[in-house]
Amino acid sequence: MTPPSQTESKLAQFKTILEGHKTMLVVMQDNPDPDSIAAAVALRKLANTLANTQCSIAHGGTVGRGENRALVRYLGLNLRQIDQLDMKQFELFAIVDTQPGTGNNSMPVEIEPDIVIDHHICRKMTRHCRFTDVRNKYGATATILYEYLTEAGVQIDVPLATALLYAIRSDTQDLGRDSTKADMEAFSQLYQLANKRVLSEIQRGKVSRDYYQMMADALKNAQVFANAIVTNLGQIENPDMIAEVADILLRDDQTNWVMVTGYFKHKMIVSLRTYEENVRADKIIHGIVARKGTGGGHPSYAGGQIPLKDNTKRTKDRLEKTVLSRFLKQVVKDSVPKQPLIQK
Ligand SMILES: [Mn+2]
Repeated sequence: MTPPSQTESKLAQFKTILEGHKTMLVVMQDNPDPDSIAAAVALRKLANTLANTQCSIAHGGTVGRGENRALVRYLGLNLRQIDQLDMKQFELFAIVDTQPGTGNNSMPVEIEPDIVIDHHICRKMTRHCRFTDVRNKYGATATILYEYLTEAGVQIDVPLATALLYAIRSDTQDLGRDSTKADMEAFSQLYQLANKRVLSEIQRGKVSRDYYQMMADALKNAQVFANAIVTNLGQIENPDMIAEVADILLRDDQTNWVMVTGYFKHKMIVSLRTYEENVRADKIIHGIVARKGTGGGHPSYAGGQIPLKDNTKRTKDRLEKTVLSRFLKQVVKDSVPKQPLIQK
């Protein structure tokens, strides 16, 4: 765990970067999850309070999951599509819950962000940036931002506390997955400030009718290989569905590995989940996307994306075969026959 003094010195450094700058663009993951959203909102609040810096929050993809859309509505956010913004209007650039070159954000390659705050493994490109705070032991980027806000004495209002609490809950699955003492501390402080009724409404938010069709297809296509379940969602409108299906399948009591794939905007998206203690999903994902795409994540959950050469069935079939065999080679040691998860 990072001692509080680190946050203290980082905060001082952060202030110097902001000084005299009126505008900042905060970039999130393309398909932002609650942690991305909460971290961006917290960073905006911090920059605004400390230096009167005005922030816009942007991303590349869509906010797909019903819960995440409900969170954005509750916070009253006006999220911007990054390709529709003129980069010249911003003096500073920040990126949260992701890093330059990871493949899951749309920060233009020619822009080196001034500020990187994240909890994934620190990447080479990140080390060049002026300000970086990457704590890969932390369960959520929201926890890091919570420490900054507290250290700076910034008052955390109810919506922000609710968003930060939701971020920690969802990234750590209620502190059960890849979390540390720092996350627990933030969790318990935020719990007192957050609106629990709104939080529960967000979590049980409405979904569109397609959700059930996608869920049905995901289950029908699911195959079991010993201790692993694999499924493909095909072409999807909502990329968050991939992670959602992966979480649901990992609940199967005979499974400790899940891989879900699907296609969104000329890319194959891959989501990995595991219950195994001594294996790292973020390492396995690198083996799966090697030389074809990018990936990253945490010990028990990870994701990747592979750009498609073309949209033909042949290309997709080949890629699916490669991805499946790379996955099985790493997690299911012996070759096993596949079985459908459910009867059709
Ligand atoms: Mn996160």
